[in-house]
Amino acid sequence: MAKAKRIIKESLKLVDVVIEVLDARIPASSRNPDINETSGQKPRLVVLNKCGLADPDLTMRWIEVFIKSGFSAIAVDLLNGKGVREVPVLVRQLAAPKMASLVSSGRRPRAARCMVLGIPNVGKSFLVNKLIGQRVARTGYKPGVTRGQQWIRVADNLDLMDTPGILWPKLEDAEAAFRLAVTGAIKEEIFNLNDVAGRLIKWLAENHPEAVKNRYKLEELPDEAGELLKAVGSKRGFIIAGGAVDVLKASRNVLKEFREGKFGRITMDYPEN
Ligand SMILES: Nc1nc2c(ncn2[C@@H]2O[C@H](COP(=O)(O)OP(=O)(O)OP(=O)(O)O)[C@@H](O)[C@H]2O)c(=O)[nH]1
Ligand SMILES: [Mg+2]
Repeated sequence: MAKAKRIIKESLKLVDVVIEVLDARIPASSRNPDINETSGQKPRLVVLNKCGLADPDLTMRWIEVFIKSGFSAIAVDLLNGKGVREVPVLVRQLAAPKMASLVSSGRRPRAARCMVLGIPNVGKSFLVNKLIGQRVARTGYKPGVTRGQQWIRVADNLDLMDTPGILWPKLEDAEAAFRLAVTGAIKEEIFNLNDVAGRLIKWLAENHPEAVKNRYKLEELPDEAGELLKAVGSKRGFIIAGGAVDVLKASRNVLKEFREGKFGRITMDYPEN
């Protein structure tokens, strides 16, 4: 972690603008806890990705929050390309004062330089690929596939570091860790599937009861997480030998369907007012 931090700090010295990618469903939980310290005073564009899965009203409120904090912010959906064309425009705007000061201090004009930062699985590689316009960087479903680095011209007067910086997620905060597990930022091997799915279905039952009732054709929602999972498994016909409900299968189903947006467009983090 200390080494990763040092490498990113070195890379940051080379750039004019930081693009911080967050998951629009969890804009607070998907922030790296040290991002402000790490990227210092660099102008920053906050990109709320996967906005097609998030609640549009809450996404707008989050954008206002980031703008009030002094950043530029935009919602994008990299799967369908929504918002991607705005990104170079906003980055160049953020870099403009620096470029002007270079020129006014007698130096030659150069392209603005930016890099993409974010925790695993938020869509950094997808964003880099979209900006480059071809599949140079590798992308994949599992967190942690990016390595190696060079500059690529992605728009007039704008260079992008081809390798995004992977930052560590907010694991010491149990609630954030739970939300990161739900959205796929934490590897499945390191969390207990039944626990995470149980907490998720309980959270959904409390915050979006109609969505859960409709999805699983349930008239009543039990209070307890384990009972909720059993009700889901029973409705879906996930039964093991002997007639008991296959809770693990129900857990997988709840997580999968949430990640696919089957409960609707849901944002788990609410901005503070
Ligand atoms: N639904 C949805 N999925 C997306 C979107 N953007 C990216 N993804 C998915 O998110 C997953 C992770 O994307 P990557 O670009 O590999 O994420 P990354 O931040 O580079 O992840 P690491 O390399 O592990 O740090 C992929 O499975 C994508 O399909 C989006 O806008 N909507
Ligand atoms: Mg990547």
